[in-house]
Amino acid sequence: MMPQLSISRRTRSTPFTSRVEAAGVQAYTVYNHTLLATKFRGFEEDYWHLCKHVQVWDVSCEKQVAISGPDAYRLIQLMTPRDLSKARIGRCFYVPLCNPQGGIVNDPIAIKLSENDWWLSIADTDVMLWAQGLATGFRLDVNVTEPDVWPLAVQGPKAETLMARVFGEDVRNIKFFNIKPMTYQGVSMQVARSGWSKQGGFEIYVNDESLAGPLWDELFAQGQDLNVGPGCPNLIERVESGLLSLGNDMGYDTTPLECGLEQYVDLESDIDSLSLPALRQHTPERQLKGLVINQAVEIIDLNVYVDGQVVGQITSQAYAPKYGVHLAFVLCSLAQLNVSLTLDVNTSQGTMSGQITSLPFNFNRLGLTPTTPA
Ligand code: THG
Repeated sequence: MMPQLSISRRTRSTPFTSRVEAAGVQAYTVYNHTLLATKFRGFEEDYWHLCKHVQVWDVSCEKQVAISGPDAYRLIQLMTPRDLSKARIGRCFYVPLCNPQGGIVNDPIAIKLSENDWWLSIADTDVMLWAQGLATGFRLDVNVTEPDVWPLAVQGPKAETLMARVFGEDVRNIKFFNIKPMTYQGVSMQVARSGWSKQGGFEIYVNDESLAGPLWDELFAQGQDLNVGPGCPNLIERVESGLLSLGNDMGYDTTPLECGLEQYVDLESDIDSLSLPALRQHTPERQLKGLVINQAVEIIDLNVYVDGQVVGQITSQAYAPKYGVHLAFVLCSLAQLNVSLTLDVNTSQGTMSGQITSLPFNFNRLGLTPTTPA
């Protein structure tokens, strides 16, 4: 029998959990101490549905760390090597948070709500504790809290149509990674064009527990003809899209320069950031790359090899049904990457070779054409 997850008060449920269970969730993970669905009808079925229709995702586990006060910007800038000094209100920024050694503490979306009010929409580590520690140590004039906010994502090609029905035509004007207060049943809540898929969509930062159920129900009622369904961050889609997962593809022991996040590190900037001195000195010895194996395989060992020697590890992987190939992210020795075009993996059918490629995957350049399901 598959092991089961014992759920208690320590594992937070969300105002949407009753709806998620009624919708037939098949598997959960725990993320920021909170339930996160990983599968409804099956990874592949969920994947195709996400690519064709619209899904509603309970991503309440993306907790908001709210940083308010005159030193809010100063604290956030200490945590990230990305220059936020010119950030405009109403914008979202994907930012690595790094420790003084350059290791990745988290990779949230930083949201500037007003001059002195920011949210960090965090991945799976306890950012609030670190932020509070820094605020105390640096004697900053800020308040750091985890407010009652439960993000609900609406993702997929029909997301905009559905959102316009529920929130009004004005949602269409929200640009990618912009955020705007919208009204639902007279309550103002932030809505951003963002989400952990590349199929397009929005995230609603629900701030009133009593509206969670009604909002979920209304999205399903208004989306019937759009084939709306329950969903969750999908392993296949996010690997295919090159979206990195904290704790899987990166963490304290990797730097943003090793993980392909260098565009979010401003090495030349004169900002006051804890990690920049170390990152300026840092010469990566490993690099996160894509690997493409030209068939469906069952990988039985996460090491990757050249001439029988271990040169790196697979950090995430999935079979991509749209392209008929097995995709993986590998954290691999840079010295090896400079001389090799392929890596070997151990599969249940023996050793197989995969092609090393850049991230995000460029399927066109790889000569792969997408298929649609029967
Ligand atoms: N939405 C919200 N909070 C989150 C996530 C989210 N917190 C946890 C986790 N996801 C944070 N990680 C990411 C990683 C990638 C992106 C968003 C959050 C992302 N990246 C785009 C890309 O890579 O193309 C855009 C980056 C950019 O242009 O700046 O969207 O999903 N609320």
